[in-house]
Amino acid sequence: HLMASMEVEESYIMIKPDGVQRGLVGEIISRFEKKGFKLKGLKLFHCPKQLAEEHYKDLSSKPFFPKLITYITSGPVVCMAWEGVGVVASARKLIGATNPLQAEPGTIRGDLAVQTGRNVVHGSDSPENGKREIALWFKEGELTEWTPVQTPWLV
Ligand code: RTP
Repeated sequence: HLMASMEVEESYIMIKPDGVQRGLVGEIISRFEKKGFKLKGLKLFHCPKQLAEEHYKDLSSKPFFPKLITYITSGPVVCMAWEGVGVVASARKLIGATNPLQAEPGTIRGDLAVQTGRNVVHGSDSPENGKREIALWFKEGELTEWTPVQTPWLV
């Protein structure tokens, strides 16, 4: 498990094709918004095979890898960059366990999914991977630096 961090971090969160097809985009985005994290990048994108393979390169030797690539490239995904104190580990908690049947109720996967191969959302597993994945999925100019008004309750 990731330790709770006091650092400002970035996490790459992606609504997978099943989440888009099932109309869960608003529901999933709202969970990160309500928690109090800051959205820095957002786009709907149909990802090419090569990018999916690069993103999941650490899993390339797994037997489920070809299926995973077919799944992720099967339709548009929603790419998001979220910033905040401890956002990487917190987002993983909000998302829940990889196998949705083991994910706690109250988590995105626990509430909204059944199958590991159809688990609606991705979240970076370390601050380093957060930066790597945001750089991989977003071009320069697609991320926006901004300061929300009325933040005192959340910092
Ligand atoms: P993610 O990277 O998507 O946030 O998922 P994760 O860290 O919870 O899980 P990971 O082990 O990194 O696996 C990445 C994605 O591959 C699919 N998967 N299928 N046994 C299987 O069929 C299997 N295992 C993993 C899932 O979509 C998982 O989220």
